[in-house]
Amino acid sequence: MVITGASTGIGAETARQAAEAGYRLVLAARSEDKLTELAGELGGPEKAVAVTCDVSEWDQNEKLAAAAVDAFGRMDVIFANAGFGATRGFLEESPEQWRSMVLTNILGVAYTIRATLPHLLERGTGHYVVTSSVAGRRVLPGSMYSASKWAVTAIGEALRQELRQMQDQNGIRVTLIEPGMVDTPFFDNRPGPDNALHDEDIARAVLFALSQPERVDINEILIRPTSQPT
Ligand code: NJP
Repeated sequence: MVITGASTGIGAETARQAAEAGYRLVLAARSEDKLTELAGELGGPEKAVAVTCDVSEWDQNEKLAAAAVDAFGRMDVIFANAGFGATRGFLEESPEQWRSMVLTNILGVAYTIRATLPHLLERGTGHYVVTSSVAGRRVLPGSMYSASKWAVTAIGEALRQELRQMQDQNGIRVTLIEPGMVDTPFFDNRPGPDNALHDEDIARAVLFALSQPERVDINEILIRPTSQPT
């Protein structure tokens, strides 16, 4: 299982639960130190390898896919999860910050899919799990982040439809994960565990989708904290 954005938060916790479930993991993000520490925690090179990868760079996605096949011989699950946010407001943040967010959140997801898809098509089986957001299902005022996650939702559904148009490709599943507020390093000012979902709540949803019989394709999972109204 390849996970982008695996160094912290949802990606790291999903790696832990997936390791428990018996998956061997390829952990990708930009922070080499955190990835290496997590790979060690999960059992070392036999169980988990760390690959430094900025998903907004095409060649780094290609290297990630090659490293995964090199380490474990095949890829079964691709969790395209890397992403970050921005302060709401069309006059907030800097143009450069928007550029970086759009390149990571949108193009990064598309690049990760593009770099891994030939392998999954060749094998005729596999599962894409893609992290969008509640903000990818409804519009938030002044939110370029929300706009980027609408694009991610569209990428997931576009991929699913393309796969279903291929007569000989009925084995590859696509799941969009759409979290509400989760207490992770995503936030500079974290909401705290009492006011938001925990990373383990999202990880459980990912494992739920993965553990279904092959005939079942869970297309979307929208998860809000019980207290979140919209
Ligand atoms: O946040 P965080 P989450 N290339 O900051 C990595 C979405 N989401 O777990 O590269 C490669 O702990 C970064 O690692 P590093 C959110 O939009 C969240 O909450 O080392 N990796 C880290 O591992 C995102 O898509 C909430 O800095 C890059 C990871 O991404 C996903 O959930 C709500 C990268 C971010 O982990 C995971 O976020 C929601 C790059 N260019 C959706 N840039 C929420 N927390 O409330 C960043 O609806 N990363």
